[in-house]
Amino acid sequence: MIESTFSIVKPDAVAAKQTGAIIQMILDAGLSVKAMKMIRLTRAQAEGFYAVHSARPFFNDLVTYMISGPVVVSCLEGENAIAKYRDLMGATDPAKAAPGTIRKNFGKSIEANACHGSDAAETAKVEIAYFFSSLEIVG
Ligand code: IDP
Ligand code: MG
Repeated sequence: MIESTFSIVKPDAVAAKQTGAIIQMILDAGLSVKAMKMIRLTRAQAEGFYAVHSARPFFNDLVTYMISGPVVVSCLEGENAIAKYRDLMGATDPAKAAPGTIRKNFGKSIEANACHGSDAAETAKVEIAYFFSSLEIVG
């Protein structure tokens, strides 16, 4: 099934000049980029994006980290794109991520873990719409 998913190259990876390498891993995994832009999130935008985690103890730190520098957001498409990109990212904690994954290669900590990917079809839809209008997505 062809799916869409949402990706963020997080501030640690953008600052470390790892954006290009991460996008290349995404393309090499057979996913295609349907939309992409670099933005700097406001606190309110980051809080809205991570609202599901607002009760977690790490929420404030996470939001502060996500607004610490620019991020590269993208809409990806491909066969089983959601699970495929989650597999390519690896475990949330880079120390536990499998070899060859983005987080193993580039993650710095459980917080500064290089990338975000949607976890389900419903969240992918909401997350894509949070950052992109339909006019910005290549048909
Ligand atoms: P995911 O990004 O692998 O889906 P989530 O549990 O949805 O992981 O957490 C969202 C983000 O919050 C993570 O990617 C990471 O940046 C941060 N995070 C998750 N757990 C922790 C933690 O225990 N301490 C600090 N930050 C965390
Ligand atoms: Mg998540």
